[in-house]
Amino acid sequence: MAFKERVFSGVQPTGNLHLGNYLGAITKFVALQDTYDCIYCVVDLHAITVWQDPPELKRTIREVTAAFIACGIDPKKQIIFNQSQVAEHAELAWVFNCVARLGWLNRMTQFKEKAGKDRENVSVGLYAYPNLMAADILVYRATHVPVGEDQKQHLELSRDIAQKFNVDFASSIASNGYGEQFFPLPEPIIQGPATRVMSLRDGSKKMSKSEPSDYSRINLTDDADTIAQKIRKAKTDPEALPSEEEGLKPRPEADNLVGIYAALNNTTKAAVLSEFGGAQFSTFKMALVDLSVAKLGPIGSEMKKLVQDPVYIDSILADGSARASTIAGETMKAVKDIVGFVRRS
Ligand code: AQP
Repeated sequence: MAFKERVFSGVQPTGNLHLGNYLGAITKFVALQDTYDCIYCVVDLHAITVWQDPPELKRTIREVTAAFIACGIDPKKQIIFNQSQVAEHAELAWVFNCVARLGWLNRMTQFKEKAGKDRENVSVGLYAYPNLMAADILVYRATHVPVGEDQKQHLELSRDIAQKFNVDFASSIASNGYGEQFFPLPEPIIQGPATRVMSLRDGSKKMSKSEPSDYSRINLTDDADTIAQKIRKAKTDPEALPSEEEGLKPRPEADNLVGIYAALNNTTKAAVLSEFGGAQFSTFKMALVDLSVAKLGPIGSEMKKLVQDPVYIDSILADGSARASTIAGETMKAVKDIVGFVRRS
């Protein structure tokens, strides 16, 4: 069955947005809006799977919204909203809690990494997080989901949930007039040279908001001096840059910086190496500083300007939520019919 093509993705308001979020996700969000109807969500329900300070959470929800707009997403053409304003996300997540199998969730590596040795003390929400993510996507029956590499496994789980729902309820889907399949199997969009941006301090760890050292990441709101300092201090090795991509394989820090340069310059790692192969890191880092400041500087300034006007930001979220609710409400009505609930007509 052909589904209307629609893009959905989300970003958690859990701290400073960084270059990994920007290159792995937000630049894709911007590019896709020319071709698709897009829904971009500040996933605040996901954020509270770990403790969030309430006033700080409000601030960060508005900051992520500002980042979406500052990076170039058009809130009039596309939908920008925060998850907690559309109750259907949580409602469908409950249905999916009853569709997904415990064994599937037990395989999720992100839960294992985040829970670590303290498993007994983490929230139930952290464990069930991928079911809510499936609901986020499928409540809009979205077909394409731009994400960084780290979300690939969760996306596969969303496909498994959609598939199991379609199979388990096949006869009810048909008898209620919804054809053969109710949910599409959403496709991940994970492309380009920076699908997994690594920490500037350790090429084996992903750049992350929750990493204690601020020197591990470039934040979208960092000023030019801070960006320059972080890139100058980024871990590298003593060798010159290789001329071929093959030469980056055993050198994770070099690979990371070349990937960042390529993604910021909208080119490939091979093209970067044809320009900088044989150069010392001191030269390459200077070029990377200039490029990063040129690309991120205007975004950071625009974000800072936008967050000064919370009334405007809140109006974008209210408008987006109203439009999102219309689509999500229709899906949830159908899901209730399919599952066999009695609902108000
Ligand atoms: N390092 C990264 N490289 C490429 N893409 C990344 N993303 C995150 N880190 C990288 C992508 O950004 C989108 C939004 O991420 P998120 O805010 O929902 O959550 P996250 O993946 O948990 O981000 P962090 O920074 O790593 O947060 P913490 O430290 O809280 O875990 C997603 O599409 C993600 O793939």
